[in-house]
Amino acid sequence: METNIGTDHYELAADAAAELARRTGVERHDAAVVLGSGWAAAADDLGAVVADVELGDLPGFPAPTVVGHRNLARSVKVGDLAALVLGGRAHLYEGHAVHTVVHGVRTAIAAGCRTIILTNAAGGLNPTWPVGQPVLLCDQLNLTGTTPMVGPPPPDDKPARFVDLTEAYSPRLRALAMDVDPTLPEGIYAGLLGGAYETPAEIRMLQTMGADLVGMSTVLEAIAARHLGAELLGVSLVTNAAAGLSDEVLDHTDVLDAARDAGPRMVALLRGVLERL
Ligand code: 8IG
Repeated sequence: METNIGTDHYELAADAAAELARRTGVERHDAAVVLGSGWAAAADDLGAVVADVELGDLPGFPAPTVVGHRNLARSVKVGDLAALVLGGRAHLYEGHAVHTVVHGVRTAIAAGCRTIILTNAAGGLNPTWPVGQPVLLCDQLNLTGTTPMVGPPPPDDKPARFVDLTEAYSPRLRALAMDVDPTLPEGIYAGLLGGAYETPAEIRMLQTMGADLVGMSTVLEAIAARHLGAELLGVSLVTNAAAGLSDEVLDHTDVLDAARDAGPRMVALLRGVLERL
């Protein structure tokens, strides 16, 4: 497993944040939204676009390989708030090191963001949730076998060596989201290394473990965000029933279709939360 030990990941994030400020002309951002598969459309209607920056032009960001992810950092004005929309994500299954996977979140926090909103497309384990159902994350299972905590802590020991993940997903932000959309259910997201979807036996295992959603992202970024003290909100869009729970064959195209159809509702939710921060 590649870990980039020896690299100063926090310094790299600070470099990326400085370059982001230079290219956007925005000195400080307040909140960041990381867009999951198919959420790209949500970026377009969130607010007034101030600037777009190719993520590949910022230190530490890799080229994208997943269809449905735009490799863009977009600075958007939502009311008085400077929001940073990250329309590109690195995944472990692409072969990226864990520190590359969380680099966007660390960069956003170095750019000033005190609030991180992680979005994703996920498989649903709750059979009552239809495709297109948005779900607030209330907790997570990190089943990736790794963590962004690996490697030396920053030299000044700030942030600390360990991080408390009780209430990792902010009760305050979840309440704000419920304000915007009172029908939102909450669920526990299981994050796996991925590459393949699960077998039906693995889905039964995850149900036993208490998971409501399953996906290949988010959990590492959530840990990195909490480690750096940001307030965290997570939203999944159920784009398929998990393996064995329906007769459908799991296919990334269906994921993108479901996400596109749910776009307007997701935009309203994200904008509503940002306006209430
Ligand atoms: I969208 O069913 C989406 N992403 N692991 N399993 C996993 N990731 C997913 C799934 C799913 N659906």
